[in-house]
Amino acid sequence: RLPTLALVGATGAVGTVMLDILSRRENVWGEIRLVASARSAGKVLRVRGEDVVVQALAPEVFDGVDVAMFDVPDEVSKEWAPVAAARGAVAVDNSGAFRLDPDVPLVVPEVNADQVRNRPRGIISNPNCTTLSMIVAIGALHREFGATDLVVSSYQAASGAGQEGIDTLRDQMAKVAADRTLGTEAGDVRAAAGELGPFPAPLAYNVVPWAGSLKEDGWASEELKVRNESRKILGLPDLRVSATCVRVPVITTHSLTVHATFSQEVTADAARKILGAADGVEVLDDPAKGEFPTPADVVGTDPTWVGRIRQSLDDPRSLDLFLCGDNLRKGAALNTAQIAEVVAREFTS
Ligand code: 11C
Repeated sequence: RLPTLALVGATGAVGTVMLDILSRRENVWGEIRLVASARSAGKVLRVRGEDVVVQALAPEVFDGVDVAMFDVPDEVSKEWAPVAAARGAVAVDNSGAFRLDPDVPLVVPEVNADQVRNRPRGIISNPNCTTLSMIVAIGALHREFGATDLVVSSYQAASGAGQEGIDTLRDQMAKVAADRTLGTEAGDVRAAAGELGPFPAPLAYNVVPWAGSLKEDGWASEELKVRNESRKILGLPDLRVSATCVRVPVITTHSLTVHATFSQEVTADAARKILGAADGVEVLDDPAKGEFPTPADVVGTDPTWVGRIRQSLDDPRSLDLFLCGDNLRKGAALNTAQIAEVVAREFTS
């Protein structure tokens, strides 16, 4: 029989992309239930070409559900993913609530699909979108060359901060666009941009070296997620990782530079060959022709895009790379859908 799926958070920024993904991918589901907060209950959304009425989140919505995907804030997942699991569903959670729980696998199907069955709590976690925007490519390189160190800088899109992030950037851009004198004096953009929304500084005409909340010793939570989640996904608890996370005025698609060191020498050509053959990775790397990925060119696509592949000038075991990944697709909804499909196969095979 085809398994029943519940999508919790169907009306949010990631939930909206999930409806599109569920409608386009091979259909492995029987019933699909759409669930959201009481405020959104009764809305009608389209999935797989059918109208579906959104139900309010309640324990009963999980009765008869085989897989429940959660695209909701941490505190909602923390409370409700165990409720779904207790009612017999496998919960696939896109929040940060369970990612580092040793009894919850953190899965990227191209890298560690085998971990899906290792779920004593009935919960599987989906990584953070920044980690996901690089880890398929880094995982492929690691399999071949053995990763030891990652130095990462991110260029994160506004939609990483949800619909409020998108709305804030669009509002700020509209406010600053008409005045062609802005960006020439300290504070002129800040004065014109209006509400800061979820960002600590204006994002229009700017870059903001901050994502997430303040943790010990000045680290941002997002930077620690990149470190901790990369270690767990790659199965390398001692991997040395240093990340600096920066928000840029892009609507959707996170970009990253990565300086990756391996246990053996790696040439740029060898890396291009491995990445070119890896599932879920596209190489676009011909700077002489102006060819490299940019967020504006790859948004809305599924793969992790890699370009600017160079062997480090000072260490033949290190590579420098530029990567882009749609933070709402592979960075969130697509990876969750892929995990759920791996679980769905347990019901049909
Ligand atoms: C951002 N990556 O771009 C974050 C949002 O842990 O799932 C996702 C937070 C998370 O702001």
